[in-house]
This record gives sequence, C-alpha cells and structure tokens, in this order.
Amino acid sequence: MTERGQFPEGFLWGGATAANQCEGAYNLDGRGLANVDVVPIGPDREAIITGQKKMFSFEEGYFYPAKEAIDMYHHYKEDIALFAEMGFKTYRLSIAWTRIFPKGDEAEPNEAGLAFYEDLFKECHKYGIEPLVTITHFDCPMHLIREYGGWRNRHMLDFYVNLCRTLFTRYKGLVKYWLTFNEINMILHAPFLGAGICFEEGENQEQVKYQAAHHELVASAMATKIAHEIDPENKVGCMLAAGQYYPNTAHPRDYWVAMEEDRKSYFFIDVQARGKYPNYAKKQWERKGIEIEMTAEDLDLLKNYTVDFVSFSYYASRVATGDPEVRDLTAGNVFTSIKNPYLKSSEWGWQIDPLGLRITLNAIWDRYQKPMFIVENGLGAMDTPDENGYVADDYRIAYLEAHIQAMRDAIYQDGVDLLGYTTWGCIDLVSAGTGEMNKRYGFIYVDRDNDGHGSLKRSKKKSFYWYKDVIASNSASIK
Ligand code: P53
Repeated sequence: MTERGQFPEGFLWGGATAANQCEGAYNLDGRGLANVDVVPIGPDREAIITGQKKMFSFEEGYFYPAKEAIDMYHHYKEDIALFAEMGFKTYRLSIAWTRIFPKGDEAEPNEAGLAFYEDLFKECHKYGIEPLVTITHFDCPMHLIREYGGWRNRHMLDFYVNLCRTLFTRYKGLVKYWLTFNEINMILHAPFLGAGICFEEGENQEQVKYQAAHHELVASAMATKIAHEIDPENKVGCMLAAGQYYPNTAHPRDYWVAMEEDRKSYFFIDVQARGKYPNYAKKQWERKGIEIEMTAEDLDLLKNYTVDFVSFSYYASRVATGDPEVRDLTAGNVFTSIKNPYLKSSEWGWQIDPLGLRITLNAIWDRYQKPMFIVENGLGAMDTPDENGYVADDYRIAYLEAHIQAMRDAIYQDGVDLLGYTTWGCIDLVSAGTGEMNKRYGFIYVDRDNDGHGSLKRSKKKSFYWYKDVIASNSASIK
C-alpha cells in the first residue's frame, strides 16, 4: 500500500519544453525553416498565429524569438544535468520536424538532425531520465505550408507518417513515451501554429479547420499503429489543452454553453481515445453545412488505433455564459473565458485555480478511463534576479504546490490513474502565446530578455531547490 499523501512508486516527475521555444539554432546542421520560426514578436503576431495574415519569411522590423531562443541546441548537456540534479524521472521535449526532414517531403531524413536527438536521449538516460517526446509541438515545415497548404492537405498524412516511422525506428529502445500532436485542440484557436494553416479570402474557416483536424486525427491513429508495430513497448498519447469550463451562473443556459465549450476541446480526445466521431459533432457539422472528406479506411484506423494514454496541459479553468450581456472577459489567453470573481489571476490574466485541476482530472478520467499524464502546468511570471541570477520565486512555488496538492487529492481521494507530471518550461523559454522571454515558467533562470539580449547564463531559482525536495520525497515535503 502506498502511503497516503505520497505519489505511487514510479510516478514520472519532471519538466517539459518544446523545440522551437528553447533550441534556437534555427538554420544549423541542415535544419529547414518552420512556421514557428517566422512568428515574430509584434503587432501582427496574433493575426499570424491564427492564420489571418500570411508572413512566410523574416521581415524587416520584427524580432523572431525562436531563431535563437535559449540556444538549448548548444546547452542541452548542461541543461539536462540541471534537470538530473532536481531528480527528474522524465523530461518532455519535442522534435523539430525540420531537423529531421528540412522540407518535410523528402524520402530520406537528415542524419545530423537524427544524431542530435539521439545524443540528447542518451544524455537523459545517463541520469535515468525517461524522455517523453512530442512529435509535433506547433511546428510544421514552411515548405509543406507553401506547397501543400499545411494540414488542410491530405498529403500531410504521408509526410507525418514518414517522420513517425523514422523516429520510432531510430529511437527504438531510447524513447518509449510519445505524444502525437501538442494541444491538438489548438487547431481551432491558433490554426497556423496548430496546423500550418493560412486562410484564403472568403473561405469557410471552420470547414478548413475540421478537415485539417481530420487529417491530424487519422495521422495520430496511424502513428499509434506504427509505434506499436515497431516496438510493442511504445506508449502513445494524445495531448489536450485542458481546463474545465464552469457555468457563469446556475442558469441552465450557462451550464449548456459551458458544456458546449468543453465539447469543442473534448471532440478531439473523443476521437483519439474512443475511436469515433461523437454524434454531437456530426450533427453540428450537418447544421453548419460542414462536409469533411473521409474514407472508410480512415474510420477503421480511428477505431482500431486509439491512444494508450491521455495527456493534457492545465493552466487555468474557464468560465462560459449564455447571456449576451455578460462580456467581462479575461485577458491574455487564446481560450475565451469570462472572469471568475472567486479566482486570482497571473500577471498575464490567466486565472489560478488548483481545485480546477482536480476537477479537470476527474472529468477526463470519467470520460475516458485511460491513464492520464499532466504534461504541462505552471505559472508564467516576471522574475527579478539578484546579481547572481538567483530568483526568490515564492509565487511560483505557491502555484505549483497548490496544484500538486490538487493532483494528490485526485489520486488518493478520487482514484484517478495518473502516470506523471511535467511542469511547463522547467527552464525559462520563449512564450508560445506572446513570444516574450519575460513570461517565465522555469526552475532555472536564463539570462535573456524580450529583445534577445543576455548572456544565456543559467542559474537556479528558489523553486529549483523546492522541486528537488518534492521529487526526492515523492511529494511528502508538501503538506
Ligand atoms: P505561453 C494558450 C492556452 C493554453 C495553452 O503558454 C497554451 C496556449 C498558447 O499560448 O499553450 C501551451 O507560452 C503550449 C506551450 C506554451 C504553454 O502552453 O503562451 O503547449 O507551448 O508555451 C504556455 O505562456
């Protein structure tokens, strides 16, 4: 019997990053250009990530934070050593597609790219850290966007499958946990990041998004099939940007809208975890005149190759209303939410709700009954380092502590099945939403500012030592 208040033996404690937000080295060793590289900081950022404006190259007058990011490409040994010092059992990272296939549609991969990740995985195993690999984290080769229109095009399936086959074959024995698409529901909110989509004048944007979603969902099923064929030890997960919607009042109309909002996200996991399109989606498509092209083989794939586990990010809960007069929205998040008067917000307007994590864990468990993995959670905050780079980030510790307690309650009081927990941005990195460096999540401070200045020096924050104790005590250090 596991002691109450501790996590199960073998629980995968760790941290998470994504290639484009930390690696930098955007044009080294044969790497091709990707959508994430050409997303600038500046007034056009939102229009670009939502596919409303095309900007396919680097333009004068903009700063592109992903080009250098925190240069983890050259610092990974130092960074992994720091993760190991905290006692990480797992490290979630993503593959930059364009390191492996610079254009995306080549038959043969780029050896330098494959060798880079092989080294990185071996470095993790040196310390007993299990890699958890996101195959695509908001990235898509620019060549595939220019030539094929990104995931709106069915050819993407072949290119993605080629990438997966290459990765599963090369990293057999080195990687066991895979995620097919980061925050797959983000396709609805930021389709350029989620699926390399730029809209044409006058087209039905929802139709395009759901067609692209279908391609990604089938691609995810094919990846699961191939992963199991290549190595039965492989475990493949889907990945959702989660956070339960609450009704703004007890008015049934508000409850209804909250349920509909949740369904927009659960739609994806309903397919990946249960193996078929839910009726509510089919009915809605019918009403809206959305017609998705799909074959009988596609539907068989979806049915036969569901995921092994369900992973998700959780930062905040959300609030929905059916009352058109209520318009008090939170700031700074792609998910629309009414302000919740019972919650405090982060400096970026994200509402802090640890109990919401327990609620979300239970909602997902009730719906799917598959093992879960929290692969992102954390607080984006401004840090002020002293002259040694030390940050006394008690606010971050408080956030994480409360969320770990909520997770513990979900395990011990509610009985959900949870494989692990990786905090987002375990080392400071570039924000996906805003492109800022100053929206920091890390246990490790990186000396770099929003304009790209700084020595890139790494230093340990107060939370570094705190997390080390949490892992070493399997959370007994948290009361
Ligand atoms: P940033 C919005 C809402 C929820 C999750 O976000 C999101 C986003 C995108 O901004 O994305 C995930 O950096 C994503 C990470 C991202 C992290 O949340 O905007 O998987 O790439 O960095 C935090 O503060």
